[in-house]
Amino acid sequence: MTEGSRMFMATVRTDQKQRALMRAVPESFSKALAKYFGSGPTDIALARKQHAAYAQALLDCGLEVTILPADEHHPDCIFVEDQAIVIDGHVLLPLPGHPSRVAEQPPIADFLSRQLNGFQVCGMFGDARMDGGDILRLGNIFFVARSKRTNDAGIETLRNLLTHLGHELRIIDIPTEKALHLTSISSTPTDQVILTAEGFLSADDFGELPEGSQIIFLPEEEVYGCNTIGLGNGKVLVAEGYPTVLETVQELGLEPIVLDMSQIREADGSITCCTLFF
Ligand code: CIR
Repeated sequence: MTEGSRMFMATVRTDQKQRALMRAVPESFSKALAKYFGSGPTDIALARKQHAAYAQALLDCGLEVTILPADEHHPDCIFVEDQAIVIDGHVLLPLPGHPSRVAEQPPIADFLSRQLNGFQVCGMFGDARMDGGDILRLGNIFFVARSKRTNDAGIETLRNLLTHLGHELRIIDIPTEKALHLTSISSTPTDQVILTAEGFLSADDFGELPEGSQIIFLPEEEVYGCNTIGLGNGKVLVAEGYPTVLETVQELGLEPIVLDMSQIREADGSITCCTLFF
């Protein structure tokens, strides 16, 4: 094996990313829910420009990108990550944890069911609630947050699916006074690395990791930057303005693609929130 192919082996992901679903920014985006990172977007034209640059970055990396039309009645509609969970040929359609976001889901569900002939779709019922942003995958381990948006009944629905697929589920209680979702404070740029920030979770919260895996804690003030997308080809999308995150990604031998996320951050959205990979 050559040096180059060894590097490639190390970065190919279990959840290899080839097709991306996004949703356009509505004029009503200024009314998006905002409580953690931001206080509401103020410049819709800039938000659209940032969203377009993000989509272009995915296209430049060879992904097929579909952008569904915006829904003016749902200011948070760009955050498609929360509306479906795609795992190994199965789609779980969660009941979103905030009532204002429930009706964002049908066009996403329709699109996925048209695209994914043969995919099995599971629903969520009763009191169960979950936002896709509460799920973090590290290889075959799935971490799920108990959060303001995801409850125990929602987690049990996910557990049923993961048990069927032979994956492991670990539950993490996130500090809901300072974090919306698990992915607001962590990400897995590769199948062996968890990036998170000091002051939110401890290594014990994640439990014992497989050999060769590691958790990297970055400064608390760079928590927003800890949300990255590892595309599986060595390239990683990172938000602009987080120097320690950038340096860490480079030290891991990965190639960062830096995106200005300032207006999306104002709506508490991180990089992963804007895309569903399927
Ligand atoms: C919300 O509060 O639901 C949106 N303003 C932000 C959603 C961000 N999504 C994510 O972290 N997965």
